[in-house]
Amino acid sequence: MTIKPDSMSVASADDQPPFPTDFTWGAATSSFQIEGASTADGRGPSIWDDFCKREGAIADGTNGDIACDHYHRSGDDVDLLARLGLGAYRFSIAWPRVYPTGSGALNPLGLDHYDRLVDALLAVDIDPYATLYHWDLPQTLEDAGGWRSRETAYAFADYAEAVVDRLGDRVSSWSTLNEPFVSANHGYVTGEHAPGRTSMLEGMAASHHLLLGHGLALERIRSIAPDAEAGIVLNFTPAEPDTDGVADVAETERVNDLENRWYIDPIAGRGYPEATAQLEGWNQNEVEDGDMALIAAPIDVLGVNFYTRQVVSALEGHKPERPTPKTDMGWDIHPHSFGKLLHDLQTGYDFPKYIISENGCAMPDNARMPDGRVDDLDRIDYFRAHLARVLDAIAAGMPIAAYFAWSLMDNFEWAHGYAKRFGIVEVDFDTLERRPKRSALWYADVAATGMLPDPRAT
Ligand code: IFM
Repeated sequence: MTIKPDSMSVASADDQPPFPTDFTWGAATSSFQIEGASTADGRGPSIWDDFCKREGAIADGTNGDIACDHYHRSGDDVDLLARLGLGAYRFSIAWPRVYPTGSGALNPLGLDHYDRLVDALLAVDIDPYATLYHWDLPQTLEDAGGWRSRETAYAFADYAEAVVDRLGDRVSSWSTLNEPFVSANHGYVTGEHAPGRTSMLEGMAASHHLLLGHGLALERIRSIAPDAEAGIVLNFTPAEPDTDGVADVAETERVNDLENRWYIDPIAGRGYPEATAQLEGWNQNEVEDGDMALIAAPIDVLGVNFYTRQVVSALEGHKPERPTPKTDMGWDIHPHSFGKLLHDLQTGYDFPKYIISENGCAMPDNARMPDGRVDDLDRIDYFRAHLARVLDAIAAGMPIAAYFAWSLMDNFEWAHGYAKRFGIVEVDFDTLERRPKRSALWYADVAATGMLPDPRAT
């Protein structure tokens, strides 16, 4: 496989082989980031509702109470997807809408929302890609131990069963978890995300219970909707050493184990990275007989989320910076690392199918076109360069079936609040009006033609 050098440039549209005609083009969101309506129809509080109330937890002091008000505007948002000509929509289901206290009494009204959403999508030929857990754990479950507790994995399986029972006749693609690394690490190790706890060993316990929840939920999906495809969505932030020194290389290995191999390896049947588990003092007490086999049950599809790479130094407190273009998150724009990641996945693992379940960037969005829409050429450059790597990987034989732009619309970017804009559609958070950015129009063109046109050439 050819890995292109670090660059934002790709060959002109005429030089690009088109994407396969059956390639699926979509956009992605998640429940807490867009739905709002935080108490509507019996929804219970999630860990993010509580976390947002903590002094200083969210950079701009905001919360998800209204967000994009998608809960009340889902019909319009489906129209928007249809106008963009997208074939798929990846969304997540809010557990606290379905079980307001995490378990116990089911709230059918919460499921009604997703029922309507799925029907609206299917009515305009958009495939629903449903994710069961994108970080909004019911607060009651956190109060009882959250992902530190094995019971949460069992509750997750029951919740999964209720959702698939209701929607499984129409949803043909299911993901159990989105980015369990972020749930466990940011939520239980660094504390930058809900529930805001700070213990490495709690994080490791959480990681195992998340994966156990995945395995248990997968069994339920298989038994209720045997024809649906099912898998998990993992995020990858490949680490490379700052220098060739032994210490930097060893530290990079540790980071890659913790962030990039910790979830995929157990799913692939290889267990947790042993040396790093030991180094961190995790004795794997939480792992019971049969757990690892359950976690390694075959999946149909692996969702890959990619945004950036990281450069690692062993020096305490030293965060190496490279003179690489950056997004508004301060993240390196590094499509080369994406190409390498895809290559490493293809050669190192054996999953039958992949989707790029998230890829995109926050940009400052301060340029406007004459008609007033956001002129985000920088975002188009980002998509174009990363999509070129997808094309390379497909040409090298990697079975990538779909690409989902993150995100359909500007939304609540977790601890950053609303200031970081990832959408291809602009949201005015005062009026909640949506307006496609230039990138949305470009992406619609890509979806229609399977080509990656250079916007500067037209
Ligand atoms: O907004 C998040 C999303 O919820 C999960 N993946 C990364 C995105 C950008 O940070």
